[in-house]
Amino acid sequence: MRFDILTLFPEMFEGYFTHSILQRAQDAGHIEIGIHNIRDYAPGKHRITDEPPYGGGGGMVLKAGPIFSAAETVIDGAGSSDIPVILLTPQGRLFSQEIAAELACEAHVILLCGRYEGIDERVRQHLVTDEISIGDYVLTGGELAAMVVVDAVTRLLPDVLGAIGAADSDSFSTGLLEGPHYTRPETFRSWQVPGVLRSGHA
Ligand code: 6GU
Repeated sequence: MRFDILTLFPEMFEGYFTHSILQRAQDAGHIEIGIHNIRDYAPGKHRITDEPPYGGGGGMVLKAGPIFSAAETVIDGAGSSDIPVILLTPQGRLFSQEIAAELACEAHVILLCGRYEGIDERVRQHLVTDEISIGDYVLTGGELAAMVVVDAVTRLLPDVLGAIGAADSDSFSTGLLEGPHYTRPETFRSWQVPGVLRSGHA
């Protein structure tokens, strides 16, 4: 599966995507992640990506042009016209394990990270095919949400969890670990591992 992320802050993704299971999933070829700086698609010396909206009202709004250029570069490069373009926004449908499973069926998705007070409405009307929120609170941008979506979807892909998932496919597929879990030592600060769990050990 391929994820292409359109953002004004590409550096934010470095740490998260280069560790643990997400790095291994990329190394093994289960996923590919492309990070695209929307600013690179903005014209002019100043590469302006946002400006005050028509009608005023305070804040800054992301311009349509650079976002369309970035998305169309990805779409043209993929040679496919039906790649979902998902806007991460607090106004979107609430992300869930079920939506993660839906997305895991796609070969390719584009994740568009919203910022500032909003985005030119023509992006929502003519480019975006779905809008996702990760919870009932407001973040400063969609970047964290995009990381959450990539993580939750990737771990559902066949073979990504490998032996771990195979060992307990039911609890891993729902994302709900059956607890509780203990590790050695048997007694930690006088708190003991329950006898029922100890009895199986040598
Ligand atoms: Cl996807 N974006 C922002 N800015 N805030 C959020 C969110 C997304 N999901 C929950 N809060």
